[in-house]
Amino acid sequence: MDKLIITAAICGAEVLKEHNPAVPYTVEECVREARSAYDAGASIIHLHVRYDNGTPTQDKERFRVIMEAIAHACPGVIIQPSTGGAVGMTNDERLQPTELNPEMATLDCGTLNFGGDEIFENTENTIKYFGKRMIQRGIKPELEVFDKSMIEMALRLEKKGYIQKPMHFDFVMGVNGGIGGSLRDFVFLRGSIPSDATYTVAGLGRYEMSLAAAAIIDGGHVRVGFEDNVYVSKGVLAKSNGELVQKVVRLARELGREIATPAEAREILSLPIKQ
Ligand code: KMH
Ligand code: ZN
Repeated sequence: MDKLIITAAICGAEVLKEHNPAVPYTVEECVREARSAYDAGASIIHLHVRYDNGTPTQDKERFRVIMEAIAHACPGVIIQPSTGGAVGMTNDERLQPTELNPEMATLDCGTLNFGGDEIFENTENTIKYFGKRMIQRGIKPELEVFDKSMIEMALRLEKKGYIQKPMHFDFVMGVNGGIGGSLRDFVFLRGSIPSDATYTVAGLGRYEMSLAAAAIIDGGHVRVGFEDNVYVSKGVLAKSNGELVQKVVRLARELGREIATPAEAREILSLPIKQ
């Protein structure tokens, strides 16, 4: 079984300091949170950025500054910018961080309700547009799927040449509007991807650690972090993203799974070689 790749989604676009005061907004706070996750064993940082007042942005220059600061503080770490951004952003706004040629970026594979009146919109043409951009720039997409139908979409677009193999999925489970976070739902998604694909699982809220345990046992990979969950145990706020990563590392040790370094993660995910 491959070593376990841990991704830390340190910030997200929706979670606020009101939910957990350690949610990072400033450059320094992003570096602090990325470093805590990296020191604990994360090899990938899934990155959204904010302005200092907490407003989410896909501004290329803001990404550049924060990515450079994280790369400096966390040597070798894989930085995976979001192209999902926040609900309501335009496609070209969302795609800005791809202009920095990261090794990876997210590629959201369908539209879903996102709470209240919010709709996270990803039409088929949007997914094709994002997929083509990532192929042109040699960026490995992490295929974010919030439901089974989004796996079908990704598989269809792979056949049409908008996504390349080997495919890497992120099962985002437990979003209000997407698939649930039960073991049954996990088995369903996991059984629906090709045998040569890899996956990570991001369980929202109370599903984070149970789905992490399932993926550790199954040979998959795990994403944790404030974007998905701010609690380290019931009613107890995590002090940092690192504390959530530490918990996954403890689970993995108990279950006999070793943790991948960033270099090992690059190999497992067949990441493109960048200069
Ligand atoms: N903030 C969500 C609307 C991604 O990073 O690609 C989208 C999201 C997905 O978080
Ligand atoms: Zn995200």
